[in-house]
Amino acid sequence: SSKATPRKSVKAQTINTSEASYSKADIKQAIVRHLHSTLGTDENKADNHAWWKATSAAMQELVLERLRTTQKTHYMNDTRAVHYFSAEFLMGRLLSNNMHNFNLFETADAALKELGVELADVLEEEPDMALGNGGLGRLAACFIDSLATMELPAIGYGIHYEHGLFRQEIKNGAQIERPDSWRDYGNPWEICRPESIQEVPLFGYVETKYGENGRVQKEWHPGNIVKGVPWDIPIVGYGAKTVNVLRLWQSESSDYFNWDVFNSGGYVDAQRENIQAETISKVLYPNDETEAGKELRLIQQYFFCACSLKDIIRRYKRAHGDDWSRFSEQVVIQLNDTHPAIAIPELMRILVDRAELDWDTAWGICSKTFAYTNHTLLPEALERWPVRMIEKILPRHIEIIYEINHRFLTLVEKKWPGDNVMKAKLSIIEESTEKMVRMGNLSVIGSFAVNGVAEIHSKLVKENLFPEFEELWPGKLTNVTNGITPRRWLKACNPLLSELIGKKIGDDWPSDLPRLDKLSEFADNKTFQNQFMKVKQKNKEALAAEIKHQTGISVDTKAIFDIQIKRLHEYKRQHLNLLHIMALYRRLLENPDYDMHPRVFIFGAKAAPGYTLAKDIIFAINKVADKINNDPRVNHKIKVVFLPNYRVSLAEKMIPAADVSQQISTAGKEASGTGNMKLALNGAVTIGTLDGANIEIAEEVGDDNIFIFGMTVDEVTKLSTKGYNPYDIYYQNKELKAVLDWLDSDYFTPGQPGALSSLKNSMLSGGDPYMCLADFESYSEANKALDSAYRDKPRWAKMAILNTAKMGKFTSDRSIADYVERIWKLTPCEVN
Ligand code: GPV
Repeated sequence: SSKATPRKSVKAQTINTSEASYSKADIKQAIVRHLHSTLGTDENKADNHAWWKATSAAMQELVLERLRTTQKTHYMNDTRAVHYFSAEFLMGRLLSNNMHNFNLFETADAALKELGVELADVLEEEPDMALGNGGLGRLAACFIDSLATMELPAIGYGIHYEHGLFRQEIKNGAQIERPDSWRDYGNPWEICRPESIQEVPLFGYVETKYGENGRVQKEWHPGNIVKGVPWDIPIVGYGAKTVNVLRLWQSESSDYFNWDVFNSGGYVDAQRENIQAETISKVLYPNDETEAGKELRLIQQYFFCACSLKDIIRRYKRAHGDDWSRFSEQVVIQLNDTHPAIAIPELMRILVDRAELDWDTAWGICSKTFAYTNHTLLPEALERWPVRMIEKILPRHIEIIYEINHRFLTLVEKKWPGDNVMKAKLSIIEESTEKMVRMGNLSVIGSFAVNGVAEIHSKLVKENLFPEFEELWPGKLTNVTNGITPRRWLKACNPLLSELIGKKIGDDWPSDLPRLDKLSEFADNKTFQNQFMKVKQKNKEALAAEIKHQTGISVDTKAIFDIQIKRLHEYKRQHLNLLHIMALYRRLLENPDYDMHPRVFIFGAKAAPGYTLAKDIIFAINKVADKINNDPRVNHKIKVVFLPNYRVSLAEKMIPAADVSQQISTAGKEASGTGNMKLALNGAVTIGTLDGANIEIAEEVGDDNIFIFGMTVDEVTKLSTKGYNPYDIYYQNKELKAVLDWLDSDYFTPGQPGALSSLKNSMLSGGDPYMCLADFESYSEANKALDSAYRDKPRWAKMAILNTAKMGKFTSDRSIADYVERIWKLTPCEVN
């Protein structure tokens, strides 16, 4: 199996020697000081919320100290930096994270105890910063954590959404969306930087001017200008040496109005649009992996890219003036999917129209600056914008996109003379009834490197999505397998396991995760097995209490805790899990002695508000849960729990308690997955398909320590080529037929027959696009194997331990090391 890139490991726990540290007495004093003079309250009146704010403010003092030092150091060294452009950063909570990274968690806990306050309660007061949908946004958060930890100069750029991902309530089994207002009572981490406000033009028209020596000069007369106000969130690296920033742009109306445009007559009425500037950063689009095609979304994308580029260029010019020749040596911009791809023509616009560089020089700079990460092959997620929409909102950019395309197609003609089919396929412009701009093609053409997010995914990107680009530019397409930060996803969220690991192998693992492999030698050790499983048991008890509190459902903590947590998507196949649960239910009804270990199936998932079938699946899970949980014939064997409002902070409570991790996407559909890594790291055993990073997890843990089932990518392809007919399986598998027919009855929805029929229909008349029926039997067998493995206590303990031990590869520090080596070419900058 592929091994992590060797590197100098970042030393942990060597902090707190500088002035940026606190003793217990210092912390106490700082917290009380903030209680008094920042919050205007005192120890007797303060509630947990006030304690949270005061504690955060006390931490922020240290954070800002290190931030200033870091920024000074980076400035003095004129460092090359990576600029991570992402429409989403799913940060979750920051207080506990920052305390851990300053190695002050225990000290703060003790200090608050002396003040009569429980740190655990205080931490619960913090609203999640949910400025993202799922894996893509959380990946960005893990990456900026690793960048700071590894002392790499980096800045995250994104949008300061007023409302993050909606809060989910469940009413009568169905999802209801409520607004998320994470800043309602103020956010202690963010700093407004009015001195760095940027202005962004929109709409209007382009004027063509002819200068001396016949040079054509373009001038964009915008119809509207909005203001971008930057808010900085400090990102504390583990060890708290480097503190980088996440800079998020908030839109505001500009005081400045372009009177030129207003006065230019005819154009104004035709071209000027009135958008409420404030609406741009109002709300995060809740669609995960679906291209919305909405104007406001394009404006959001352009807004944050334009602000960020201006910010980067301002900083570059401070050091290098008008000399553009070193720009791409100093600046690398990573595009997190195509959401920020409009930055490519925007940089060209700045270089050609404003800096007046010639096209080739500008393109030389531009195409050495950008790199692009692809996160999916699902066609519905590949962004395409109508040409006429870009034309209206960004009239100059559409011209530039056409020019990029024209020059690119000249290259295609050289490589494949006369091949118009090839040109049509590779063109940035899709010549459909409604002409579209393909943002994926634009991103590949405008970037010097393109990567997928797991080995299999990157292979499919090369072979199926962009095969011609691979031929045209061999070596441009590469892989960087995703990773997760072990600080949040083990050290902070699972203190009991972290302590046990520390006792066994020392405390260096959070910044050097491959060290966990040292646990392997204890995998057969009875004492260690007992200790490990005792920690798991404690974590299950804590989750059981949370389940009781959230849902009223009592669960047996001796049961297998089987967890599927991720966005609700057909391709992720929560409904395959549900079919299996229903099959178990039937087996128990038909045979009360059916031999199975008690199992609690736990789900967490949000559905996009407009994704009807996804919402139907949530409804079905809840209805089946109601029935099973209240059926005394089976509820000592099976329970089903749907925990509402799945989010980062809930994941932190669920993951440490998992025995089983469900990673059951149709092979070829999940680019990587990252929840799979988090669960395995915490000692859950995966039941999964050979998809995304599951394949690499299986390589690391070995076939004996994972339950793989289902079709491979090749088998899926073969079956769809041959023609897949779910009815064949329906008529041939009696149990599966009975389960599907059950969905048509009113058994789970008394008085409402057919309330779950849409689900059945999707898997039969709907063609079962994700092949649940084809994989059902194999899934059922894997579940049986899992069940008997669990009942063999030492065997299971060994599996669980080895899952934790073998996750070293999946630290996001390794992902970042790979990006640095293969793409970014950065060097760490020590901050003293
Ligand atoms: I594109 N991903 C996501 O969460 N949202 C998106 O809009 C798109 C991709 C996810 C993939 O589905 C996961 O497989 C992957 O692990 C994650 O991005 C991070 O790469």
